[in-house]
Amino acid sequence: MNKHIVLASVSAMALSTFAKAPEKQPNIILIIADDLGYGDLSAYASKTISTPNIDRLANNGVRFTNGYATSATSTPSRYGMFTGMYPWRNPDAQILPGDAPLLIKETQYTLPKMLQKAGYSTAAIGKWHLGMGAGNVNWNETIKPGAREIGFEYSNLIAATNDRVPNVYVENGNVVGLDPNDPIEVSYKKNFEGEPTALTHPELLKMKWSDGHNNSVHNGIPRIGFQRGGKSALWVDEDMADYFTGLAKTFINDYKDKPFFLYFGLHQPHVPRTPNARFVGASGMGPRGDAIIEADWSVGEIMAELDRLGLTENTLVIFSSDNGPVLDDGYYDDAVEKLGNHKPAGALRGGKYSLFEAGTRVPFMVYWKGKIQPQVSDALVCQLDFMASIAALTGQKLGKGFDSQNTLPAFLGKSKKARTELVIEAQGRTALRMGDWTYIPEYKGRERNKTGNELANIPGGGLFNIKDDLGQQNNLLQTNQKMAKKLAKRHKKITGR
Ligand code: NG6
Ligand code: CA
Repeated sequence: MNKHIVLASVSAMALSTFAKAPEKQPNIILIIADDLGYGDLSAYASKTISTPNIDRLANNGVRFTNGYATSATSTPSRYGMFTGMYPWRNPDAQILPGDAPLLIKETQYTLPKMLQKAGYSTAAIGKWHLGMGAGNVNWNETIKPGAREIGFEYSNLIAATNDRVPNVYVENGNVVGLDPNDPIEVSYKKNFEGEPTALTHPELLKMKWSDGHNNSVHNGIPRIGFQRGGKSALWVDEDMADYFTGLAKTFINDYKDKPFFLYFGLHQPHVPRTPNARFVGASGMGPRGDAIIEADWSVGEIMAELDRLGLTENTLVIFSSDNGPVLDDGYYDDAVEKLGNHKPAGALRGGKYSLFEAGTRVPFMVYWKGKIQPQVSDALVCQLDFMASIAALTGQKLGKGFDSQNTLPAFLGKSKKARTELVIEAQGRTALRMGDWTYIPEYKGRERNKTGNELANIPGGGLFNIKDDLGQQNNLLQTNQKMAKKLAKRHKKITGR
């Protein structure tokens, strides 16, 4: 790997003139699954599911056992990853509707902008969930600002989640396959007159909702939000994996001679779980397990393409998940009934939406053939640190004022030291991990959400030694008040809360 000469005195502007792409900058592929849990991969010791393609990355790279997303839901998690800033600093960084404006400011420095400066071609393919447009989006015109304005030269995205309208692909700001004679309209406030919904037309449904998800129906699946028109542009959920995987392969082929950065946002195993017919029944666990196997297939396809093009040894591949697992997330799809002995969170407590470990501690691995010694690492690492670490890798200088820390040696398996502390977030609530301890301040509210996920609203708050008590069963807040005070103070110092 070539290193740039970095002169501490030159300003960021002047630096960019030096930052020409060196010959051998590695390609970088960042694959982020959606709601994949710590226990959902065979590489993380699950005996109930087989994920050989992701396992290849895990077993031949650094497999982290203390790898975190910043948040227990998607939008803030991805915000932290791309901006290098804690998402709880931005009160708008919460689960966004499909018509939300772009959450990241055009003036904000981002991971993809930094890589563009380093000479990379950049692409975002798959799940986005960071908003697009400036509010009141007209989906029939080019939507701006969007992925391009925050550093992605090419993008092909679902605006929010697969359960939210609009159910169309947006390529470089344009809805794919739109017929101008059938314009598309989106609302999160009220239905369009005369349009069917899950409530008025239950006979249209091939999948039933258990919570929310009873607005517009498309492809037999009830969604969040209302959509009218745009019929020719509607995606087919069961083909989504093929669609995005194909695009990722095309991008890799088109840019094989340049250094490239590909963010690939898998939509699995988020609801609605709609694996292609090829994967139906593959897991024996129903659609959730089958969707994980489909995601594993996608990863295998991308790796095979790198191999075929001879790029594997010059490509850093990172795989992780945006937040922890959930079973019933608003649809009846047998996730609970067919789970069997599978443990989506492994030995961790909680899941998606939770401040307990399984909300944010996720599968996390870094693979670079020939450059990384295969190993398991217990270093405390976070997706927040991709920005500063990739800055170090590519010879970029990240200015002050970012939460992102350079933990590159840990990512490359050269050190077992990374962070000493991390603030995690779940739906606006925060907690502190420091060393072997986690401190969860007292939050009022339900113990579990409607569909059964434990949120970690603990009367009086919680203190856990997660080295001795990985499953967070013993609240030591009363018995170790000294430690509780120490972490509470530190939590307050960082967050102001
Ligand atoms: C919730 C949805 C859930 C999922 C989540 C976002 C309901 C009842 N639940 O509000 O189904 O879409 O938002 O998930 O509507 S995330 O992984 O993108 O953050
Ligand atoms: Ca998610």
